[in-house]
Amino acid sequence: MKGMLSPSLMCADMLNLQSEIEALDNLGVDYVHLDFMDGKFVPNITLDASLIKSVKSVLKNMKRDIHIMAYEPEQYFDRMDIGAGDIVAVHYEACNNLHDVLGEIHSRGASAFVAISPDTKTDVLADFLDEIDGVLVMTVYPGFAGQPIVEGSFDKISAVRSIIDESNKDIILEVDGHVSWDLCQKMRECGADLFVAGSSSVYSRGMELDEAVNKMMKLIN
Ligand code: S6P
Ligand code: MG
Repeated sequence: MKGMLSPSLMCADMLNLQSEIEALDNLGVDYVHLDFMDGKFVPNITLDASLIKSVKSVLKNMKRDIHIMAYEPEQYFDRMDIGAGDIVAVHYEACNNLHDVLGEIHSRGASAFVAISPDTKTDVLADFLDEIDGVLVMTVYPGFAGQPIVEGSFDKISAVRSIIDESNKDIILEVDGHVSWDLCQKMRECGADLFVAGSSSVYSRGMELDEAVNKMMKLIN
């Protein structure tokens, strides 16, 4: 699978979100990463559900990659207008019945990803391999941009890669958190397919967006 990019909108210019989204779309970026937080599962709030819904109306080819850092994520699906083409990642740690939540995502025609926080063991994935389209490995603690990578993240990416390969299923491996210029290639070598790019790469200061996106696409391919 080719390396794919998913720039994180919470790191873009909040006062110009429409033009930021359109610029990514025009550059041929695969996904736009949309972080939703409830202030409880993580101690922060970022993009709201109605904004995530509105993003849909300005997309041409780019798809939504929605990362829900909230308890009982299914309560937000209507408000986000989850549907075909979307990736929806829900946290293993935040769901009472993850099987039901994954089924609900599929019933709306979207791709269902399980996100695992840094302290969650990769063994938990075994029960869900038949029900997921992707795994989102958090390489920072969810909640904030601009954090250092958590120790052990490369081994964790490699471990998830092995689990996916052994399953013989078409499961995408997404990485989120400090996907920096320096570390993204090593993440790729460990088996990541989809890269969330934030303040440590595409939205770092001092580089035009087109130059940054092109640089990142080269590094991950
Ligand atoms: C964090 C969130 C992420 C961040 C991303 C920022 O809770 O899920 O998607 O937006 O990690 O990237 P960086 O390079 O600042 O870590
Ligand atoms: Mg995220």
